[in-house]
Amino acid sequence: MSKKQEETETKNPDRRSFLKVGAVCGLAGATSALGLMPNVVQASDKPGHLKSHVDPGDLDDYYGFWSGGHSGEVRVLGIPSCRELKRIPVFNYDAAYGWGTTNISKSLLKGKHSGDTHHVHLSYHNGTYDGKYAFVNDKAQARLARIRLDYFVTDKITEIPHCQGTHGIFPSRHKLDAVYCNSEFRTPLPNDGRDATDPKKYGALHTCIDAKTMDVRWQVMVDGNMDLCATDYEGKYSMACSYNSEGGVTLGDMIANDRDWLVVFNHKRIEADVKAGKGKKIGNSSVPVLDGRHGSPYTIYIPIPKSPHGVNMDPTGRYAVCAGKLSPTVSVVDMKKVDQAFDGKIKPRDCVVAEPEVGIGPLHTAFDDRGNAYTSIFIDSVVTKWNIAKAVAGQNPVIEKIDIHYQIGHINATMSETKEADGKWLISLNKFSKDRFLPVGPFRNENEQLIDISGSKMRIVHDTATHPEPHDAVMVRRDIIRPKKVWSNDDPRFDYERNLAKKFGLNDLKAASKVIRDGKHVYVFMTGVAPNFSMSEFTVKQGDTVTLVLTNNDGIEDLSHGICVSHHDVNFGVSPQETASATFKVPNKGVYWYYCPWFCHALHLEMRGRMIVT
Ligand code: K7E
Ligand code: CUA
Repeated sequence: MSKKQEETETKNPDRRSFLKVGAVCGLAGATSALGLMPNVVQASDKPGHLKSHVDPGDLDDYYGFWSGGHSGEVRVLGIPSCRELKRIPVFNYDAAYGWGTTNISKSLLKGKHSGDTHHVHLSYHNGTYDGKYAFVNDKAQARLARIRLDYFVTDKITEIPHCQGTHGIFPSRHKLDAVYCNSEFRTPLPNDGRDATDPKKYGALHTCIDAKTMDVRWQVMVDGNMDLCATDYEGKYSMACSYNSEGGVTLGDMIANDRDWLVVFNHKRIEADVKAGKGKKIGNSSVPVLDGRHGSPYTIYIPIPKSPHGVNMDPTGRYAVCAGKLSPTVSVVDMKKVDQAFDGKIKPRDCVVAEPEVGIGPLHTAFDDRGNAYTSIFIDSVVTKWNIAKAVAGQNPVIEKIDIHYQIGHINATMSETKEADGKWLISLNKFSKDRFLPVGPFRNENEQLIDISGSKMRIVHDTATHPEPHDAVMVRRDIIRPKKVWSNDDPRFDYERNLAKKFGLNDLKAASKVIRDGKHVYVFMTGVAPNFSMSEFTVKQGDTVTLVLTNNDGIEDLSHGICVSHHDVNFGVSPQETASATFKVPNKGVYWYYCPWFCHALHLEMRGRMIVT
């Protein structure tokens, strides 16, 4: 299929092939209504503005990837409609897919069921997204997860040694190479009870994780607490906004100084010394750690006012913009000067080429394709649009401020984190919604506002209530993301189940329908084709451990099954051609019905059987 054809198919999904599925499922009546949906070509609904309403049957122009905050998940939205398309479980328990129940998810979660995702970024090639992976941090338990974007599933979770509050992350932008992670909280290193009462001995680490293997390559110790992270476009540097230059442990101690830093990490120097074996090991971890505190060759500390929070690289790759948080300024750092600062030719502070005032409480910055920046201003509850070239020329760069509702945290624009920034849509992720929606009890939803930035004036086009609490989001052109509709059944994701089946002489999971006893452990291999499981019953003994392996043998798009075993806390899904398994105990005798929880057929409710425990 040519790229053009595939694009057309995405834009005009073939309703008739969907109808065929409907006929197979005996749902022709219901889906023919969908077949009649009009396909409206998007046009502007107001002269000079983008059209934000996506008509029934039409598709969005962008994928939005949203962190889920303390829900521990990642969400996928369509932009500009802001319709929520999917929730991808990452660090959380999710019954719809069985995340936290299936053996593969348990092997990744290692007994944990919560996380706090703040920053989600996609993998890159040559300064733009390659559509392969998404990466997301867990601030709560110092982890980095990777999501495969061919199937939209979490496939790796890496625990980061010696770190707490893993906060800013950013992948390499030149190629699929590494993901850099900042630990925000300083702790004694190693954190084994010694030095607990001596904050002078605390430290925080900047960690490099291999994007392909997800193994930790190295760590660099810094002064201060690190917040957000960015990488340049050439693969030379990563950087961290850093506060607490005071080295304090109480809030008052941490915010005394007028300037903190942007810390820049020199990858060439770090990797050479790691290779030369100069890294020290801490505790029982084998990861090499270098000392990057003041005076080391690995880092420069660029003074930035005051407790800077976000750092964002403009699409030309020339400027890093640091938002002052406790200072009303943003600091523009010229990456060309960073080379000179590392060579000792200029002072680190000379890398700052502009420091305009943009409002009270600046946090994060997004960019369009016309040299403008958009900074989120928390305390003022505004977005400030300003021009980078004007700022560097020493002129007042502020173009416009727009009120948002209320207390904006992150901000991002379509393709803003790439060299293909296109200046169409801006999303404002607001911490409070107050009076914007029907009240739903004391815990309220957040409010996210979509802003059209394509014209000369910013225009808010709608409010979106969200479940708490997305911090950050990226919006990606839809042609970049090419998800599969059906699993390839030889995918390595099913290795555990495949090897288990082979151990018992079953060489094809798609044909595996058998109960095998191995001492007190019973292995049940089952398949499903709508509307039947391959077994309408199986028998085990009280006290057994059961591993239930289910393969979905339907190969039709959107025909998922699953299995829910009554009273055994087992519930997971299998999409077309997928295999998954769960292991559980059967403590009590009796008859327990299992059934398919995914609506798959007119006889879906009849897709069930009995587990008999004798
Ligand atoms: Cu500003 Cu964790 Cu990105 Cu929240 S951080 S807002
Ligand atoms: Cu299979 Cu419902």
